Amino acid sequence: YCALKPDSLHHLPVHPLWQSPLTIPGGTRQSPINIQWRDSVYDPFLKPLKISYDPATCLHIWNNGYSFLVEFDDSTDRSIIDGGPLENQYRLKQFHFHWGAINDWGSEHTVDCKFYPAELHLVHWNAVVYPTFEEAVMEGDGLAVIGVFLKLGARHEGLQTLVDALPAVKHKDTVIEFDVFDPSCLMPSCPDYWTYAGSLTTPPLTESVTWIIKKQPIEVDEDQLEAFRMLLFTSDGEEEKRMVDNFRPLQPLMNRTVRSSFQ
Ligand code: SG5
Ligand code: ZN
Repeated sequence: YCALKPDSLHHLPVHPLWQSPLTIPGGTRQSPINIQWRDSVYDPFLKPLKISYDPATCLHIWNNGYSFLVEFDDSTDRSIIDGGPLENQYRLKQFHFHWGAINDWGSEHTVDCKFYPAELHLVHWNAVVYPTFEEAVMEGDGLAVIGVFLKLGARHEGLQTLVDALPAVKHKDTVIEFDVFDPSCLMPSCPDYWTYAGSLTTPPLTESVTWIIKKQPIEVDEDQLEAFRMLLFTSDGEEEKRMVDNFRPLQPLMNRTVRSSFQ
């Protein structure tokens, strides 16, 4: 298994969200996991992932006290993904990030036990089969989440639009309008991905997610990560707690195979 350095363990999430159970009794497909590159199995039948987002479906940015969410109008099929491991199309609901207090950790998934400083999650639901997001959350094929690792490097111009808006949602429970944003600008150019059957990484931790983890990270700079770390877990008037280390610890792979779209 993979361990964070012992002197860093006190950074693991201690957050009101996790006052509910830390695990699901009898869970067999929990997330996140370590992706052991040499144990992943190339699947030549995996199709390329097709992404088709309409920037006008973007609605607002919301600090929900655990991350910041960029939410989309999911009442129609205007922002969807299909292909990849998916049997039908899935609608974009929101995206959010997980990150660390420092650059040594912060991602939820790891590759060969390597943590990245942050990870982007684009959350989609199966509106072909289920009438609402809430129902899809409860079903094995209900959700598809694209995971993208963030690594330290050059400033990301697409992300900067978002970073510039963050001071306005510094406190928990603040929302601002954020219309017109195309999250495909946050997608790495390389089409390669890993995929496996898993769960939400926050309560309710339901085992409803087809994970699609992009192999290539995107580059962001130190200032952009620092802007994430200026956000607060706390509401206006409370003693300020920085929003950092909002990731779930690694979960056992159990009886699962991670497939790769590439050789
Ligand atoms: C679900 O999981 C949650 C999100 C949560 C992600 O999409 O939604 C529900 O449980 C509603 C039924 O929570 C919210 O949207 C707040 C209501 O996202 C977060 O909490 C932000 C980190 C977690 O998804 S993930 O597995 O991709 N990390
Ligand atoms: Zn997430």
